[in-house]
Amino acid sequence: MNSWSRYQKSKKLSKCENERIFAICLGEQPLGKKISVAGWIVDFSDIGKIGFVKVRDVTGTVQGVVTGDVLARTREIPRQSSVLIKGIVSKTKAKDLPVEIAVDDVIVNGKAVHPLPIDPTGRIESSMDKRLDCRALDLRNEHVLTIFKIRSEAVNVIRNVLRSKMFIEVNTPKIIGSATEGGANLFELDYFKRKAYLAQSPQLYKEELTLGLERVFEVGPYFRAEPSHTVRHLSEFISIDLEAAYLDYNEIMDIVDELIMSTIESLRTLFPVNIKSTNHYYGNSIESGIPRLSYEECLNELNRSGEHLEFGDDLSDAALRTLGTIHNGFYFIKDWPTKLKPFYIQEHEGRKDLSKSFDLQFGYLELISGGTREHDPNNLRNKLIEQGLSTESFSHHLRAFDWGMPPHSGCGIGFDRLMMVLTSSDNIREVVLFPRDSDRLTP
Ligand code: AMO
Repeated sequence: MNSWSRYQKSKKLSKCENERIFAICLGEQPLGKKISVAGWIVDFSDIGKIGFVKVRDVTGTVQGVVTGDVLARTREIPRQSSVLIKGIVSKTKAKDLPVEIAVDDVIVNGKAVHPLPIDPTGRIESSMDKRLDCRALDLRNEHVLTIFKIRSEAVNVIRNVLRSKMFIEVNTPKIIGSATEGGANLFELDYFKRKAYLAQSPQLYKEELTLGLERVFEVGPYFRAEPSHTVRHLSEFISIDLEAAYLDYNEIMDIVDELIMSTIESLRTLFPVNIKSTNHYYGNSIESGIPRLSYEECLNELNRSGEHLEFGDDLSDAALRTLGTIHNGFYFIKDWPTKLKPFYIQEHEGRKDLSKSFDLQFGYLELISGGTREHDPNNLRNKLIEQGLSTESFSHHLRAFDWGMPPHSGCGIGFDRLMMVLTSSDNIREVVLFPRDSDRLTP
């Protein structure tokens, strides 16, 4: 059974509405049964008195045998047109198909007007820009479609794991009155003659929500005015944010480890062809869990590899690439210098220059960042001032810390970047339907 079949079977998709059979279910239909299949024509071979039409839907491909006036009508239908074929389930000589359909009628639902801007079968390659310009059509490419099936499944697994741990799913506003992550890279907008911003993250809300809901998570879009055009940055990205009262950053790393492992295991069962083995992602730490290196350990490793880094220096792309060659698979970098992390991250007792923070890395790519939060309102005010932020614009947030705020920790999972890694895609645009970057605003 191929990965698509596994995926569809997992959805228990054996019967379909209104006599319309999904391609994947055709093999289960008795010979002689009258059925309909809706999809798009991917291929048509005409050998005179008989023709073979290949129709694909979201689940797979069927072959229809056409003769007589149906053959004449099928000849006129351009490839990629949306059609409904009606006929009888019949034996086939095709090796890769369980049955075929002896077609007695073909109805065109939507004609594809040629020349099409791209070839979704992938026989003729197109640039990514061209593909993104007509993404709806690009999704008819099997590889592209599978990426988005994987994405849907992955978010589902993560949701289920979090819900099983008493996390409550929430939605926080995306139009906000002040920056959550500091002033840089904010999109500003006019909100009834007031200044408003698109949310960079749900950071302040999710922290406040631990007061009443204890454990929350949110799957949502966030916005950053990223001027740099890279393969891992978008102006709009999906983050899975979590926040939990009474847990510290080590326990959040435990949850992250479980989330990642469950996601890989589940995806691998459903998409064995597309998802690499856990060994690829975990190296030799499958039993022990994702290694947790401290920033200082990483600095030492890098300096031994010829870098010249001092405590407090940020780790550049190049440095992270070097680390990625030393640690294959996922690894955490924890206990970053306080000055490199946002105001809401707590410092270590007795080492104020170190923060209770972590990033999850895969090679050079940062996928997640999180930490234990500062929940003492006075410390929080001081941290804001130290980082040059106005306590006034955070006054709403600070108030909640005088209402009995529990200690709490959390993280933000860059879901698009996680999908890049899990689908072995080298550009974030491959795993986002309609990416937004400094050049791209449509479609
Ligand atoms: P941070 O800013 O590190 O942390 O973001 C969390 C994760 O989101 C992803 N990410 C992006 N993905 C695509 N395009 C971008 N422009 C982009 N920016 C960030 C990354 C990153 O690791 N509030 C904290 C999280 C927390 O502490 O809970 C935050 O937003 O994978």
